[in-house]
Amino acid sequence: MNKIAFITGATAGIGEACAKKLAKIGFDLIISGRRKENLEKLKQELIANYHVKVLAIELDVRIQKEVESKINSLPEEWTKIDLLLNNAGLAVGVSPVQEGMIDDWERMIDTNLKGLLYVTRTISPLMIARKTGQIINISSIAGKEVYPGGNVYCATKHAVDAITKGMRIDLLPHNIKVSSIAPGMVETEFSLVRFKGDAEKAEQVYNGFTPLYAEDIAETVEFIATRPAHVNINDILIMPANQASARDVNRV
Ligand code: NDP
Ligand code: 8X3
Repeated sequence: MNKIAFITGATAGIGEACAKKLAKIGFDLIISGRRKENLEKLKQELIANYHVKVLAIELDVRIQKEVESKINSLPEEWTKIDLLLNNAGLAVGVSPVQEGMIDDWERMIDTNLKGLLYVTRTISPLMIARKTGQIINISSIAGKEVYPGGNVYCATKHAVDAITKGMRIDLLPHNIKVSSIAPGMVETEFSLVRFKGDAEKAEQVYNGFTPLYAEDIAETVEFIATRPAHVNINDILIMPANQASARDVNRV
């Protein structure tokens, strides 16, 4: 049996690219997300192109009971999870805090922070039982810096950074490696979600410079996942060459 990777938010963007990359290097995959059609399409593509085993699970990481019951009822051969990629996440809105939409805040906190915790809480005991495993959390430049209108999104990603460090300490005696990746701007559906479907605004985010692509982050995941057993990559901050900080982008 190949190694098994569990990916949250595999229906688009970074998660989807990571699924393809990990399949290419021989992982069997549990792909999850809310959009059933996307999951099914990706599953067929992975099987056809990479000849790996794929299990697709419709999963909303915000629903703790669903996370627990779906993971705890995985078929036995799928419980030996070697790699967890906590990727599901989103930004919603760019309002200053005094005008912030409570529902936007809750979606970000429930997904980026609580969802990551629910999934980790359920999968880490499976790894502990086997005394092996690796967890990679997708954080962000927004977990290192704060920018106007980023308030709650930045808070959730700063929290991901703190949780990553805490997980690394707690899981140390159990031979589980914990890493995070903090990307700058990556062209995915991210900005479309942040601007609530406004394609024009979303496009403007990536105008005048070459952003990162999901494939760049997948290569970073591959690098972390393929280090020798005695090496852990704690954290990688990866930026487009034309972006120096969350706020400084060199546009032509
Ligand atoms: P996309 O919008 O392209 O993909 C987001 C993924 O998260 C989708 O697969 C979506 O699946 C999933 N998702 C969202 N909400 C939930 C939920 N409640 N339950 C399960 N899955 C969910 O964005 P990216 O690929 O860019 O984002 C992936 C991660 O990368 C996020 O954590 C984001 O914060 C982070 N990031 C992104 C950057 C960027 O510039 N794009 C930069 C730095 C970090 P579905 O809708 O089907 O549930
Ligand atoms: C997403 C990138 O620049 O919106 O995490 O913080 S940014």
